[in-house]
Amino acid sequence: MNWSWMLPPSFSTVSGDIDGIYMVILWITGIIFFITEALLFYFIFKYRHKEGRKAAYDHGSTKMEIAWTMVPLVIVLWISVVSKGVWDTVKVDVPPAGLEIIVTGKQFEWTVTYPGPDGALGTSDDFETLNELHAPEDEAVVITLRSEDVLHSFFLPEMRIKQDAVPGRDITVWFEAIQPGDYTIGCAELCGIGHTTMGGTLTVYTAADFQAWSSSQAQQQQP
Ligand SMILES: [Cu+2]
Repeated sequence: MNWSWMLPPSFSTVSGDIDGIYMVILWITGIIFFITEALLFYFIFKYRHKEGRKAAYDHGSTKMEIAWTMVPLVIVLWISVVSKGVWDTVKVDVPPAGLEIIVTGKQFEWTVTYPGPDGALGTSDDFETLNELHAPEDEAVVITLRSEDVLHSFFLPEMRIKQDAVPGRDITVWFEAIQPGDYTIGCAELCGIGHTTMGGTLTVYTAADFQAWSSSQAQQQQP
């Protein structure tokens, strides 16, 4: 079956885990959706208007109410327990960085700041790209995410990364790509009139190609 309308193919180290949770939640909510819609239409049909039939009023069932509160509660708690490991991997336990960069969102573009030849951010040899993120494969790219104006959401669908950029806060987000190629950058938060144009390209290179790209950029952008 062709599932391409759901999620694009994934090229990050966390893909399998993220997609696994996604599918589990989709199955649970999908099944519940069809059951509740079927019941809804059944009762709409069963209790439709009939000449001479009067509505009866009653309190309902306390037992049923407890049941339909407890069952979703247990399901939601179960999801949070089984997905905790993946959450920690993606959001909490940031691995040692192969490349450290800063991504800054503003209406309506993404600026990426690289450390330059000295390998340290915040020094005079830093260089920038606009709406392009260049990264090596098989290395953890650790991003400090910022926003200059409003809420944006930094979205790398093929890396399964989606993180809000909040004005005044530095938020760490990371990914490790497993294959060179061109991928999508988007903004996943309605951030103003140009929101839909706020995108770009993530280019993943082999380690050697990334080194070559990085040194040529550093040279070109020399202050
Ligand atoms: Cu935006």
